[in-house]
Amino acid sequence: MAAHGRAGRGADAEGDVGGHVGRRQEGLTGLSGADTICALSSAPGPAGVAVIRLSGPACDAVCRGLARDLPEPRRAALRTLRDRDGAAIDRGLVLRFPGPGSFTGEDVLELHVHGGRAIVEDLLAALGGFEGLRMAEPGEFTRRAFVNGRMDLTEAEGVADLIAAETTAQRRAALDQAGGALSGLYDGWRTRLLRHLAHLEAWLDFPDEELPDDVMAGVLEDVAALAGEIVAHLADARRGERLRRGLQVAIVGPPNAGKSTLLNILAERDVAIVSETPGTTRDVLEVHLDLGGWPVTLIDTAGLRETEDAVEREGVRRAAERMAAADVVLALHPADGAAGFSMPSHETAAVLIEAVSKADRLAPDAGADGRLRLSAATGQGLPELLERLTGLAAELMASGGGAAPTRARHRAGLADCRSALERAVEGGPGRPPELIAEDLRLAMRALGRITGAVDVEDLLDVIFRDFCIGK
Ligand SMILES: Nc1nc2c(ncn2[C@@H]2O[C@H](COP(=O)(O)OP(=O)(O)OP(=O)(O)O)[C@@H](O)[C@H]2O)c(=O)[nH]1
Ligand SMILES: [Mg+2]
Repeated sequence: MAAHGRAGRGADAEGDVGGHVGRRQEGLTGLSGADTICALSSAPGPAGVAVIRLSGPACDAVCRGLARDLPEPRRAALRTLRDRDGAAIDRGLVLRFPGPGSFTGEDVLELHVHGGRAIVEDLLAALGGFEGLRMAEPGEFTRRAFVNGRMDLTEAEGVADLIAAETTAQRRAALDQAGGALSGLYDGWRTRLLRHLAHLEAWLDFPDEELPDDVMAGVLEDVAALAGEIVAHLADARRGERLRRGLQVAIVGPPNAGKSTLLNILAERDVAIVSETPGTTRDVLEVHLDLGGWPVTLIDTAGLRETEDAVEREGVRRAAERMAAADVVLALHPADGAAGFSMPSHETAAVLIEAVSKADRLAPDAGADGRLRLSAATGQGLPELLERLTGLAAELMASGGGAAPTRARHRAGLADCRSALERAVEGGPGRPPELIAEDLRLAMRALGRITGAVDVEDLLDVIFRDFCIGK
């Protein structure tokens, strides 16, 4: 269990000037309530070990009831766990993490038992007999950690990404975000704005005194610099979002070009139906690859052609749609196909890789117009293709050092913040300080929405819905 060392983040600096302290806490504590939640936190068995986790005020009562004992906090204790009638369910480790220094900020109890289905089922049934206990909703443990000030929203999202990470690069980025890489940046920006705002408000409190021009000019200079930093932070070509989702590589070409065969070979499994009948693939098929630690999604599509068949036409429409949204388009021109298939024009920023497929059918002296020669039959060109894709993945997803926004909502918040900052500096130091102060307040609020410091009640259901149960 990740122990997040920070506590008490709920007291928000913005409250000094914006009056948000208290509101956030009041608005959100109802979600935590007095319920104690429990869930199987490990994957469903059978498995070597299963972990059942509880959070809430009933943890100690449950521990006494099941283990007939209350072991020392943070120390694994081997105990026999018993049902209400005293019959043993299993022997396992009991671990207590008293709040507030726990993952959720509440009392937490973990039961590590043998990962057999009947054990888990009987243990959960026994838990159902305790007063005030209920099964957890998806993401509810992490949600409580957020509500209790143990982590901010971007860190909670990092936890979700960490669990979803399929490749090393995704894991690293998620670990950074869960560890506060984004919150550190955004909190730093907010604190900077807060200082300026406090400065302005101090003058506003004494309307008889003129605000010296150089004070205002100094504030506006830094606000303009901050707007520039946000612009640079946003100009990352959506690397963070791409890394979460995986590099989208659409394989396109005329019917029978060997698209599905290529997909199967690269996936090393029989994912797609292959046949010599043109128009075999109609739906869009996806496989997830790990290329050197980078997540790559290969997309097989219907062969592009004019057709009377309504189902195939829908397949062609979907192919065009995926091609338009792809990061990389791999266009196959079959060596044995009708000459002159040309890629339909499409408006995307995607990188285009043109290849001759079925290169084993090329006449020995035939040229390939500089296209990559691929053959699923002989394996020709496949290492080069994988190398190209790995290189592109690194190029399009590696962060230039700093943390990158990973969600559309981060981008929206940053864009709002940037607009408010630009408004603040536009009129120059002569503009009424009240208006400038209001713009700074709006900019801070936009950042606060990203980290969850303000106005997030409506966001929480959406964010935590995507978590798994038990986290
Ligand atoms: N000689 C040779 N034949 C191939 C190669 N790749 C695929 N084929 C054959 O070409 C035919 C069509 O292959 P598919 O992979 O189904 O082609 P597709 O592009 O997915 O076709 P649609 O789904 O109809 O658009 C099959 O009979 C394959 O065995 C190759 O590299 N060399
Ligand atoms: Mg196919």
